[in-house]
Amino acid sequence: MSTVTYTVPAIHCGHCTHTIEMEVGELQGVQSVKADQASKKVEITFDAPASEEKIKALLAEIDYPVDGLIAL
Ligand SMILES: [Cu+2]
Repeated sequence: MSTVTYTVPAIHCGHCTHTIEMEVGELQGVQSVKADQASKKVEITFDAPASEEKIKALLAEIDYPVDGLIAL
């Protein structure tokens, strides 16, 4: 199990955090998703078959690209 925190600059309201939590939460292997509006950060806990590549690709696909990896 891995936990990553990404900064997602495109987060600007509660709708954004909701969308991210719904979409990323649907990825197979993702255990939990917490998106925070104030800090524009998304914390994701996942297991295989999910991977950082897949999570970042999905976030880019739904127009919330990741800015940088904060912590592993
Ligand atoms: Cu929004």
